[in-house]
Amino acid sequence: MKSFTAFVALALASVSFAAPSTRARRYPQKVAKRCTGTITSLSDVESAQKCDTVVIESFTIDAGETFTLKPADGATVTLNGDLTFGYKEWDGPLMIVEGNDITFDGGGHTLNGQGEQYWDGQGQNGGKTKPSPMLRINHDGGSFSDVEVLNSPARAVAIGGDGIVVSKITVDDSAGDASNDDSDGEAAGHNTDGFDISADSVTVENSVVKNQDDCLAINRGTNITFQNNKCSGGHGISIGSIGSDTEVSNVQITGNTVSDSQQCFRIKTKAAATGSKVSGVTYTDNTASGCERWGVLITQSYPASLGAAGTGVIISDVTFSGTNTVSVGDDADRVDVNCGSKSSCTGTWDFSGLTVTGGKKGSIKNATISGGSF
Ligand SMILES: *[C@@H]1O[C@H](CO)[C@@H](O)[C@H](O)[C@H]1NC(C)=O
Ligand SMILES: CC(=O)N[C@H]1CO[C@H](CO)[C@@H](O)[C@@H]1O
Repeated sequence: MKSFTAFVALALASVSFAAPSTRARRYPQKVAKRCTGTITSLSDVESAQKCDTVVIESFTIDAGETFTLKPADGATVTLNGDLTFGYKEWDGPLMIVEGNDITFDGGGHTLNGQGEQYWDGQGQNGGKTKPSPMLRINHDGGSFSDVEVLNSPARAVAIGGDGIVVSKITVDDSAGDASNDDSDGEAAGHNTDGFDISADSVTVENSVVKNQDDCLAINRGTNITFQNNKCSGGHGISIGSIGSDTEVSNVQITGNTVSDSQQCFRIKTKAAATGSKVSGVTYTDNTASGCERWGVLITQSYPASLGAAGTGVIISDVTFSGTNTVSVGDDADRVDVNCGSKSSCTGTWDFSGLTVTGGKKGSIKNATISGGSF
């Protein structure tokens, strides 16, 4: 516990000291009053968020309302009970946190999205309108920790804040693995992404995701670390899908465990995308098992998994270092790389830290890879 605490403190220090100096301020300065503001309903938010300490007691958020919290700079926010979000078909989000250098400590309490009332196997492709994401972490600087995000109607946690550490979050949508009366025999939960990241200098660590879509999807950003997390039941750890004019760079995927997922590690770029770049993605010391269709899939043909690949997203410096051990199901491909050309998947990718067993050999198209056993 001691070394864990020291480690988190170190990570916090390096992220929150390095980041603010380089980023433009999105939120105006808001000087905190020295007081404790207590929130027991949405009508308390306006006055409570002027204080340097904000305490949220257990309550139910009215259906169709977003719980928007914009605390003063440097404020500490603590959850002192569970929050439940009323059921209504609408776009959401259900909760959003904004501001500068906010410390949000959930104290292990639960945010309950009541997804079971929305799930119909269709996610955001049809059926009921589902509020999404459930939680938007948008503050710049500081941290967000120790919360259970239970039964998200669709996407669970979207991170849009720069320079933050997100830790000890459990996204539990495992109840959506079962079918229900509306889901036609399919898993009722759908499009239940665990973490979507569109931000710079973000660390997500020591968290758990049980869901039916990507555990992590990095859509945009630089200096992103995803470490010591556990993913199960969904679509694994993903970069993308990357569209046009987007950049993802310097991503560290370290010490994670992925199990029982459609694919375990994936980079997906849209076939039609132009003007984009994915560079510097390093996988270190991850473990995966029960990868049902792919151990590793890197493809430039999204939405097709292995279709006609585009060349408008330049992928470079993909590395497996340390020891990444992946075991795949009987019907799975161990590794497929599907690039449009060697100028869109550039350089030599060092896969020497990757061992994949089980299933069938995949194919490497238009990419140069050294090392590894797969
Ligand atoms: C990303 O990290 C590099 C190296 O530490 C640093 O120079 C750069 O400013 C960072 N970028 C952002 C947007 O924080
Ligand atoms: C531009 C290029 O190198 N294209 C090649 C991509 O891979 C396919 C299948 O291996 C080849 O047929 C193309 O020539």
